[in-house]
Amino acid sequence: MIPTPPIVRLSEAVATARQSGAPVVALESSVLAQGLPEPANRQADERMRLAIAARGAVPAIAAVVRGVPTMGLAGADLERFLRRDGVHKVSARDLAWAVATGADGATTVAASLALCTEAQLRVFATGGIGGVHREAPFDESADLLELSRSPVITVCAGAKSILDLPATVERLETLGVTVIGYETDEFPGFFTRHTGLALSASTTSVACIADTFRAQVALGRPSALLVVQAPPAREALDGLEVDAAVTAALAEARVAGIRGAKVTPFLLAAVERATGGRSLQANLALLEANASLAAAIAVELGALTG
Ligand code: PSU
Ligand code: MN
Repeated sequence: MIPTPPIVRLSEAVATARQSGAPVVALESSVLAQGLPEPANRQADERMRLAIAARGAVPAIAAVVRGVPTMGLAGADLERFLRRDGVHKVSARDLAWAVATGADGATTVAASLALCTEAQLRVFATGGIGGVHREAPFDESADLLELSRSPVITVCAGAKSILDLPATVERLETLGVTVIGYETDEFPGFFTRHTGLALSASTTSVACIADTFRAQVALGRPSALLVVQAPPAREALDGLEVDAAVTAALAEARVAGIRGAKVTPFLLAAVERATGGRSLQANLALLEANASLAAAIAVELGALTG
């Protein structure tokens, strides 16, 4: 049977939050099931959820659970995703297939944005978005296109230096995605705080971010508002060290013949090895910081959130 709308199932906690008008922050699940190794994925899940709750908001992990698009992955289902038991990486193109085949699907930024739009959730936090790849400029993450058609505030630490960052920023401009730097006037490099890529908008005010989103909705713009902040200074890595790690990782990927959806997880794991695990600590710290900022924005946005 073909499902009919509303197709996205809300967990009890998320449904209750929405009914009472409490702020909700959506999270992706691909970072838990593919992006981070065990047990760091468990720590990421806990740190993000605590950071959101500490601000009085409710977390909602997006996923396809045995074919059911869900906001609020939890309990035994979440456990399966953390153990990566037969869990597929699901980007925008894979959503309908995962639903029709009853699969467990960990949603990327692209697929999570599609579910946020369908469930009318307005604030989403992630680590870094996908973008234009360095050695294969035709390999451009579906995250970019979905950002152009998902009216969701998306908080991230930029995009990883495994990507072509200048090309990624250019594509965001072409696609009409507003990018605001929070406490930075540069597009951050995920592991690194500085990239030299200037932003056209920057603020230190959460209220200003909420105002910009309200203006965007009033203008009838269909796109996301991408909020970028640098990774926390204590855990951020040095630019030169990351450059060397990425160069090595790209060479490894070339030799191993890695292509398509496997590229991003492969490069992340290779960078982790090359930095002696310090990239992992940076990753966890920035995920927590992004979840916290997203929660502050969701609280500020108030009624519009639900
Ligand atoms: N950035 C991270 N960790 C991740 C990803 C990005 O720090 O796990 C994931 C996100 O889910 C993102 C996806 O949406 O990788 C992009 O994959 P692709 O390039 O195949 O679109
Ligand atoms: Mn790709």
